[in-house]
Amino acid sequence: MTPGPRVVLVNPRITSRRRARFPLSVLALARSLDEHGYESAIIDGNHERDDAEATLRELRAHPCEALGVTVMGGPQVATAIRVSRAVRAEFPRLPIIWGGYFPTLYPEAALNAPYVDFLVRGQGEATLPQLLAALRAAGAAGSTDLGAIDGLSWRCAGEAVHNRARPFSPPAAQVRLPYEKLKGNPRQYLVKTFMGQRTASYEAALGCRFRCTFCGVAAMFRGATAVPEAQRLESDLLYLRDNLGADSIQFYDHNFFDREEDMAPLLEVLGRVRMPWWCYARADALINMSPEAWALVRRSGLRMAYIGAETPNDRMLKAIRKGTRADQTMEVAELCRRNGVVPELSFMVAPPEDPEGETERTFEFIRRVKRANPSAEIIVYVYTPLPAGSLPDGIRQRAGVLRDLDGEPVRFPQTPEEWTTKRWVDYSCHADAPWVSARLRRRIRDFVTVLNCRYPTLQDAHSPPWAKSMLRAAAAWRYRFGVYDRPWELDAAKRVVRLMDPRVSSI
Ligand code: B12
Ligand code: SF4
Repeated sequence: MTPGPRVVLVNPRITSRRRARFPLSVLALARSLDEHGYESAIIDGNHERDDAEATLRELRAHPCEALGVTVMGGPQVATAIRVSRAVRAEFPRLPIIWGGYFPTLYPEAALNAPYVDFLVRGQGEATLPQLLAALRAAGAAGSTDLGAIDGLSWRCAGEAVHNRARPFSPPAAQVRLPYEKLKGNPRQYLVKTFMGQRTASYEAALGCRFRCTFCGVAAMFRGATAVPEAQRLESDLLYLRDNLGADSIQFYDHNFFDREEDMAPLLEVLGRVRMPWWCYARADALINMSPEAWALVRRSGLRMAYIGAETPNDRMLKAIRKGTRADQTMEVAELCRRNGVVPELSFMVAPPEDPEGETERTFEFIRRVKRANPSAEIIVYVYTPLPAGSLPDGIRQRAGVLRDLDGEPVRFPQTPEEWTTKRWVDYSCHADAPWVSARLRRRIRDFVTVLNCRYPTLQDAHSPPWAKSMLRAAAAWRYRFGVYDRPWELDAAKRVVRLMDPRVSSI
């Protein structure tokens, strides 16, 4: 059989080999390309010493029709640029396609680069093969209709063109991800976590029915969501468990718990598969579940649920369209404790209106949560809303102007390179924002240091128990009396222990 046309898919480096999980974006695309008769190779930068060189080696060895690069805002933009530039220099005619959260949220900036030809916004399984077919047709006939491909952004006579968004597609029903395309052994993607020796990542549910104004998922899926078929989930989890040796699962969905009637068959599957699991959830979904559903949750082995608590300020929760309230955060913290599930609550501090006041009130609220459920995990992020241009229609018009410390309107980056500067990488990682003063930045950092030492994260499967006890004891007086400022002794102890930061691990 003659091999079909070939595409190289790259996941540029975003994390260390030790933390790397299955590169689900490129695996999902490879599965779709298989179904459309294309050959594909995957380069995972997290497992390569030099992802640009590995990509060039692959392209030199086999003629290719296009390069697909997945790009998430934050540290991956720089590595995506490096790979794309190297390929453009050696293979100037090869089409380079970017997809993922970065081009979906910032299409103008992403297309403003000489090494990117096409952007795929939103889900890529249907758009990519359509684009490849159109490029082949263009090669044969000299013309093509790129304007008809939903979800595509491209340049026409030097002008950026953004085709209409592609309608939502539910999760693929039939075929398993082609894990065997990962060079070496797919088992190397099973990592030690607090749940087990070999935790696998898996995407089950797609999208989210909510449209929180700060969230990239809302901008990507615009309120659409779907859960997988129970049969598909069961067969995939059994494959991960029995063929690859996984002993626990981290669900890399957008929001796992949706309507109870849709969830029940999935919880039954998890009860049968018997692997501890971690997922994203919402406070309101969990507290509205029936006792029968909670019995299923307990039986299924749910260990931890990541819940966006965001803020204790109900007015702000309404303004960002979160759809939950502060009392529900308290309620879910207690409910989880009673059911043996650890709630991992993420908060966004320092919003542009009253950054200092809101931050202090959130710290107080976090202390209340910890009193109600001392095992609750807490993640503190800086509030970094999406630029108005990235928000879906209907919300965009209501977004206020963001201003920096001098009262000037915040100007977001116009090119991928600008997004790689420290201040914008920090913005993407929810670590800093232009309206946060040096004093407040320090205050947040100090609070997080004291909190993380007083309550080291359960997710740190590497630090020895004695080290965690030592930090806990050292931080106890500071936490008790609220003396957060300049915890130099904890900083020094942390350097020795190398305590894990839950903000980096839990996504
Ligand atoms: C796994 C993951 C990670 C992994 C990276 C895995 C990797 N690439 O190797 C790690 C843990 C390293 C990570 C890090 C970060 N992440 Co992350 N991460 C996720 C997570 C949980 C799953 C992504 C995933 O694999 N999805 C499954 C695949 C199948 O979907 P997909 O990636 O969207 O791909 C589809 C389309 O986007 C498109 N597509 C994607 N790539 C391409 C490429 C081409 C060529 C084409 C055609 C199409 C295409 O087609 C695919 C199939 O439909 C998502 C949340 C989520 N559920 O999506 C957050 C998420 C993507 N992360 C996010 C963020 C912000 C980060 C961070 C930058 C910051 C942070 N604090 O979390 C950090 C960086 C921190 C650091 N210091 O390193 C945000 C992005 C939102 C935004 N505003 O940009 C998300 C949405 C979480 C959230 N709700 O806020 N992350
Ligand atoms: S509920 Fe969570 S995933 Fe859904 S839009 Fe809001 S923040 Fe994003």
